[in-house]
Parts: sequence; structure tokens; C-alpha cells
Amino acid sequence: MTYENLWAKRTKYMKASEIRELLRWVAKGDVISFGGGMPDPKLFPKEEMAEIAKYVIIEKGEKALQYGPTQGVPDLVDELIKFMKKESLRVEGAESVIITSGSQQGLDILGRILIDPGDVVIVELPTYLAAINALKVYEPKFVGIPLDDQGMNTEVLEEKVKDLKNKGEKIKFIYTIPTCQNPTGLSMSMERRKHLLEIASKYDLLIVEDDPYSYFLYEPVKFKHLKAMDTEDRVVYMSTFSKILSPGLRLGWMAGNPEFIRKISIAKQSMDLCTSTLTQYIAAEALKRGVIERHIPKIKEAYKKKKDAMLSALEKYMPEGCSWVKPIGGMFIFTWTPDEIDTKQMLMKCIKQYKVAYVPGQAFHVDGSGKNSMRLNFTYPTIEQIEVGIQRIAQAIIEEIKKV
Ligand code: PMP
Ligand code: G9A
Repeated sequence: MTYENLWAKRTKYMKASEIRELLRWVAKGDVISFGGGMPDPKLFPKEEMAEIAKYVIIEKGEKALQYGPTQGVPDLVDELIKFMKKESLRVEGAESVIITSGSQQGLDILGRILIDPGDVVIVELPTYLAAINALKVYEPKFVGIPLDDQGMNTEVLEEKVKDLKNKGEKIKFIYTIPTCQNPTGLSMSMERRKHLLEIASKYDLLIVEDDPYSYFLYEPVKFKHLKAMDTEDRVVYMSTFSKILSPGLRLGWMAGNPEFIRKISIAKQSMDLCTSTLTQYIAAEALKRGVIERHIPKIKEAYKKKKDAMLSALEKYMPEGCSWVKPIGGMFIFTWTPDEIDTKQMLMKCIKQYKVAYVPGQAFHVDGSGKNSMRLNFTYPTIEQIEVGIQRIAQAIIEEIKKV
């Protein structure tokens, strides 16, 4: 059988995720992983989750083991509305929320319902690579807006938007991860957030706010969510249980205009009918019992130590010409090497010879830039592995510099 001739045209735009590909090496065990944004597995609240899982199956099994509504089981939606309210994320009611199978599904659905080939999607430069991969299949034109230490440069954004509008381009939405951005760890300042909303209002644009990381900041700072500042119903908010509890549950959620949510729900029906009812009931119970509220301070404390350990190791071992962001939360430290280094080329050597993995930065850049950058995850490895792993990467960089 030859499969080559069978593939639909759209498969041309499907690309294997650099993050997912790296998981193979992590599974081998002897490679220190700074790759995928995985939580510290030692911190999962296993006992409490086991108790909850048993309770849910025994006490709520008739519903929890059954199909559920596409928009999400009401218990979880209600709990999420309360959870979001504490963050000043007020939603009008259950019709404004949908539970997705990970927020990754939400990203794919956004592409399905919004993008026709040639439409413009504005993203940060760099941005989350699996968002790029999910949306790419729908053939948008990506326009990247650079970031600085205040997050997305909204001056540049306005210029780009004006230019695109003058050219008659159809801008479908602006995708942003305003707090502890993936991959850079940068956060958008309040001024920039205001400016972004002003631009969206002036040019009548939809904003997608992807927010997995704002729940565990390591510094005593607080940012308002774009959704909380939005007075015109033009922000769609999305988040996930993956980082604040467990990615194995595969639960994300979106909140926005009810008509918009309804469209998402219809698109979702043909993908999976509904998100796992079992894990939704488990998550609802975890929220009810305060498991997540108790878990967040624990991960904050542990991850801050790991982040500091990685920053110290970078300081200690990295050669001249390297620089990195000091994040206030999240899971990543984005690092630049000297210009002459291609981190994608260096990766295999790092994995095979030095037994350390990272995500090359280029995959996060819609314009193909970022060749000399890498994303380092600090939540999954142990503190000891962080020290050893950074020393190994530094050694590999030093050798590469000698070669050129
Ligand atoms: N968006 C961003 C910005 C992310 O960092 C991630 C996970 N790394 C996701 C979406 C997807 O998360 P999940 O599907 O596990 O909810
Ligand atoms: O395992 C994945 O693919 C999810 C991780 C996301 C990330 O590393 O940003």
C-alpha cells in the first residue's frame, strides 16, 4: 500500500511538534529534560486525587461514566465560574464557558471556526509553537509582533494593524499569552494591556488571551487579565488544568461571548462529542474540596526554587554572548546564544553526547527567526539535574563557538 497519494492537501501544513518529538528522549531516562513544559511529577496530589476519583466513580458514576454535554458538565462549569470570579474574571453564566480537551483543543477549534486560507492571525514573536502548529493547518498568514521586557510591543502592533487594514487584509484575531508567556516567560505590562485593548477597540479586533501561567507567579505582582479589563466583549479567555493540577486530566476551558462559545461547542461536537466526563467530575470535586487552591502555593514554592537554581546555573556556566529572560512565573527561561549558533543543529549533539534536551527557539517564531535561541523548562527536572544540565548545555555552546 502506498500512502503518499492518499493524504489530504491540508496535511501539507501539519508539522510534528518539536516538544512532542523530544518526549521520546525523555522517556529513555538518561537525558535531562529542559524540553516539554511538564509539571514536577513528584508534586501531583496523588492521594487526594485517588480519593476523589474513587468518590466520583462510586457516588457520581452514573453521570461521570456517561456521555456529557459538549459544553461541559454543569458541576465543573459552576466551579470554574467561581474560580474565575476570584480572579475578577466575571462571566455572564454557564453559556459563556466551555470545557475543552486541554486548551490545545481550544486552539484547534479557533482555527476551525475563524480562519479561512489567507486570513491574518497576529501572534507574538515568539509564541507557543503548538498554537502555531494548530492554526497553521487552516492556512492563515501569521504576522508576528516583537516582544520586549513589557511584553508585546503594542506600538509596533498598531503600525502593523494600520498597514494590514490599508492593504485590505482580513485580521481574524490577535493571539496573546500576556502573563509569563510561552516561550519567553515575559509578561505584558498594564500599560501595554490597556493599549492592546484600545487598539482592538479602535480597529474592531478579537483578542484571544491564553493564560495557563498567571496562577503561579513567584513574585508579589498581580496583572489584570485582559478579559477582566474588556468592556466590549472582544476577549476570549482560555486556560487549563494542566499546569495548576495535572495535564493527564486533559482539561482546559474557554470563556467568552455566548454566541462565540456556542460556535465552539458545535465545532467540538464533531471532534469528541464531549470532553471526558470522568476527569471533569474529578476536577470539579478537586475545585470544591480546595485541592487546587492548596496545590498552587506548593508548586509556587517548589518552582521558584527551581527557577532560581536555573538562573544561578546559567549565570555560573554560560559563556559570554549568552543572555536570558528572568521570568516572574511560569515554567520557562528563554535563552539566546551567540548569533553563530544554530540551536536546532546543536540539539542532537546535546541529546546524544551531553544527555540534555531543550526546545530550539526557532519553532516558536512565525518568521523563521530565533535560530540562536532555546527554551529551557525548569519545572520538570530536579534541582540537581538543573545544575548538571545547564553545565552540559554551556559546554556544548562553548564547543560550538570554538568551531566557528
Ligand atoms: N497554551 C499554552 C500557552 C501552553 O503553554 C500550553 C501547554 N504548554 C497549552 C496552551 C496547551 O495546554 P493543554 O492542552 O495541556 O491544556
Ligand atoms: O507536552 C506538550 O506537548 C505540552 C507542553 C507544552 C510546552 O512545552 O509548552
